Parts: sequence; structure tokens; C-alpha cells
Amino acid sequence: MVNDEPHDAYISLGSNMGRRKKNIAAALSSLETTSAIEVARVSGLYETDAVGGPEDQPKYINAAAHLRTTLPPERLLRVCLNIEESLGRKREIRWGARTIDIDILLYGQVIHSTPELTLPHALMHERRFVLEPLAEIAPDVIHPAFERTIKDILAALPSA
Ligand code: PH2
Ligand code: MG
Ligand code: MG
Repeated sequence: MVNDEPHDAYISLGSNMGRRKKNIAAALSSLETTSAIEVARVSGLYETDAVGGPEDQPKYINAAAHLRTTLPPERLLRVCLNIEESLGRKREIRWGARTIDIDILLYGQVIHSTPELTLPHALMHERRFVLEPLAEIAPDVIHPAFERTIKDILAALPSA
């Protein structure tokens, strides 16, 4: 039997190099034109201070999106990494400035950990720049490891 039921996946997008809004828009349009992916909903754009990495980095634009996809998690990750590369992403310094970062936050209620991919995203629950856009589009979605909603996890974050 062919399993072609789409799954709900949530991603985070971030850019702090070059034309930041354009990079986010280009990543979303590449996702949309991938045949097994539908971009169901996109959050607004949030300008955020860089967290971690080298000092004096430019501010980020962050956003979150809800995808519906028939791709399994590893193939969705491969698509995201290919889009990053096509938009000129260079991986030099950990948490350094980047044209585009596309992270899979949640894939249904899957809990999964390999060297390539951890679901849910290992740091999402402590990052305001991830949770704020995500809470805009998915406030009542459950984080499967903490068994709490996104809006509750956001509300419990210590204030900056
Ligand atoms: N991504 C990081 C590290 N720091 N800071 C902000 N504000 N936004 C990000 O997307 C971001 C970050 C690693 O992926
Ligand atoms: Mg990231
Ligand atoms: Mg990443």
C-alpha cells in the first residue's frame, strides 16, 4: 500500500546576511515548488537579536511555516539543506551569520534522534526567536517531548 497521507511539519527560517526578507521569501517559494511539499501557512517576519555565535552579528529576520508533506523527515531535511545551499549558505562558524537557515522544528508528533536530525528540534523550546513566530501559526500544537502546547512553552520562557 502506498502511504501518501501528508504529514504536518513546522519549520523555522532565519536570515541575517544579505537581503534577509528576500532570502526568506526565496526559501519559501523553493519549498512551495517542491512537488511533495505544500506551504500551508507562514508567520509574519520577526526582527530578532542574534543569539549565540560571534559577537556583533547583524540582527536576524525569523519566521515559521507550517508544511504539509508526504516526504519522510530525512528527505524533508535533505530538501531544506539543498535550498540553503542554493541560496548561498556557507557553513564556516557555528551559529555564525548566514543567508538562510531552515530548521525542522516538529514533524507530526515524531520523536526521533540521529546524528543528522533531532525531532523535535533540540533547542526550540528555549528560543524566543523560534517560539514567537511558531506560536503565531501553531499555538495549540503539542510539543511531543514536553507534552505542552507551543503557546504554553512560550509563555513560560524567562523574559529577555
Ligand atoms: N539561529 C541560530 C543561532 N542564533 N539567533 C536569532 N535571532 N535567530 C536565529 O535564527 C538564530 C540565532 C542557529 O541556527
Ligand atoms: Mg538554526
Ligand atoms: Mg540549521
